[in-house]
Amino acid sequence: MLFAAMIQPFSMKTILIINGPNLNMLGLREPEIYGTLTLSEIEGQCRQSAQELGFTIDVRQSNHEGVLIDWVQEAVLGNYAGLIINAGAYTHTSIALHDALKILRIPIVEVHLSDPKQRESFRHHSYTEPLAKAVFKGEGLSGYIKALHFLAQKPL
Ligand code: DHK
Repeated sequence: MLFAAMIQPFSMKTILIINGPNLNMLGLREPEIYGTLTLSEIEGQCRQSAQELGFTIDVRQSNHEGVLIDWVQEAVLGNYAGLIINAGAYTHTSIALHDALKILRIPIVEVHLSDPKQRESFRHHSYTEPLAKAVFKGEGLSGYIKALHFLAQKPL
């Protein structure tokens, strides 16, 4: 870890990717909705795209609302170029996550593998969307890759 930090060029910017509850079950979880890729396969593809764009990524997943909030707060104090967030079901329920994101000064992009607006009505509202500079949904892995491209085009 220390060695990786040492060899990372100083100019290399890091994008934080936060994934919420049940996204660790991708591959097994309702593949007809979320696709067949596992989260680590998605992470691998994102890492490759980020590298091509001149970025590194820090990919995290938790099933716990408070942990997601802690990571957003870490990003407030940290040196990230942007945040990509798929908060899973907390997208539709978490005012606390909304409040945490409100403090962030880096660009936020919301991603969903499925399109929640085309699903059950309880998925139609997003507490993260008002704080996001862009939303990519219903495009599976491509949504994450598009989010990386979107952040790479932003002046940092
Ligand atoms: C993931 C979830 O876990 C759901 O709770 C959201 C989102 C949709 C997705 O499509 O990635 O409603």
